[in-house]
Amino acid sequence: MTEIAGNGVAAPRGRGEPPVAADQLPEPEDRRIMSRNRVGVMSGQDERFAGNEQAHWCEGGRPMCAARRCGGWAGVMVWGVLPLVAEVVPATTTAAPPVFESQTIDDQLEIGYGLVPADVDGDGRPDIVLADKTRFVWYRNPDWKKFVLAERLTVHDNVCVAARDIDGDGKAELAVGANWNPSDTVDSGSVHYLVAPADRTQPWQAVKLHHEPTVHRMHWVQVDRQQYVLVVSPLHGRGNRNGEGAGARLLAYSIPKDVRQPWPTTLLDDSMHMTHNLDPCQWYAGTPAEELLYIGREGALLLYLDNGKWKKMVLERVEGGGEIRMVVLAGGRRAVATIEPMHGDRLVLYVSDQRGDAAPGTPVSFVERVLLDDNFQGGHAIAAGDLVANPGQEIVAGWRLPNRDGKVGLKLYWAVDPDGRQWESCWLDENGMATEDARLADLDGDGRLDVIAAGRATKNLKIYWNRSQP
Ligand SMILES: [Ca+2]
Ligand SMILES: [Ca+2]
Ligand SMILES: [Ca+2]
Ligand SMILES: [Ca+2]
Repeated sequence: MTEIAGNGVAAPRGRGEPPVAADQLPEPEDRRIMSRNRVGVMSGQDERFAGNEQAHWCEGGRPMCAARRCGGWAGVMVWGVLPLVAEVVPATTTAAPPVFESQTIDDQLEIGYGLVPADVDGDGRPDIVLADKTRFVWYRNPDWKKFVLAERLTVHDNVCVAARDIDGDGKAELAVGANWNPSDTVDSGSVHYLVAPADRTQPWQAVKLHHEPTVHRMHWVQVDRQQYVLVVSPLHGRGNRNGEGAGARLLAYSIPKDVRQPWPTTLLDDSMHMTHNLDPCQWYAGTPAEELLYIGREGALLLYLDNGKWKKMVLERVEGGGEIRMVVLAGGRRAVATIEPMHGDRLVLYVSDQRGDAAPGTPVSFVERVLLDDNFQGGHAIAAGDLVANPGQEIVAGWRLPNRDGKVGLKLYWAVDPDGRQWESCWLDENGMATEDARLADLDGDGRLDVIAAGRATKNLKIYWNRSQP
């Protein structure tokens, strides 16, 4: 772990160094792979993560989740020692299969870059805020009528939105990122705070803030009981070409009393390149501040506050990727779900040795790497939450380009053992959602988290109502 001090920050595996190739990692003692009810020892070259590895995983080279409704498969890469005796893993599953019912909210999106569930009008029901190509809009729960927040703020596309009640009045505050042109690493990007009108269905007033080039993701992040910052990550460092050059500057914006005055910024990290996403989470549940999981080409970091100062820890073993989310397993054990590489084909879970009661800064080790799926193409979204009635959280993940079977989609993964080693999956949307973003919220207040996703090529915004047995 490294204390952040100016530019002198440590990069995962060394700043500017290429990511460590799979075959350079320490050899696991046992390269055994389990599928849902089969066990096989991986063999052949590049056992870990070659594009054709699936043939090793399931007989006939087909995933076992090919069945339409449910089914699933799961594989485990175990770094620890396990007996080499082949055995049949029982095909356990949840008592009742997950059931979701989809509803299309909008079928005329331009791109649907990012969405956030948040209560915009303060009626107690989460609404849906969306960054589309030229407009930021919100859809009112429960009639899902669409209202425009801001339109054509910049020359180029919108790209991200942050929405959360940060002043405690029950209504969301909004910030947005736009001027998206990742090939321009000098002049692109924008960050605006949106001032709410008295009638929140009317257009909001945009206040321009400082920005780095290629602004790409933003979140309101809790730093104390009643205190938030806006954390903004660019995809590239200033002036980068082909992902080379200065590191991407991850900034925290403090909120001034008068939001029209300059917002002071703090540099949280500039050690990585092609930093595609971050996840505010409660890795350390004992502190009110949220921690940040942050991923880029070189690997992943955990950023956390320690006595008011941001510090960071390199998450060893977590490979470079594009998406990252914390997943809480049964018993509170922390895990990290990623999509590898950026816009990649693999959904991966790293299981840690740590629970939420760990003191901030306690070194974390990842004891297992579970390959949940390798049939994505353009993997672009992960969400984690307690969606079905079993211990621990489930994972929702989606991709936006046709996979090996020619399908885009969104899937649900759930653990069938308490250690998070074995997982099953089912479709939430088979070929009807070219997933650009996906989030969870209990939209109808029935105590079950629902799934929301926005699709790029499919141009749609959909809710997947959770009808699973509680
Ligand atoms: Ca509402
Ligand atoms: Ca508010
Ligand atoms: Ca915390
Ligand atoms: Ca619900």
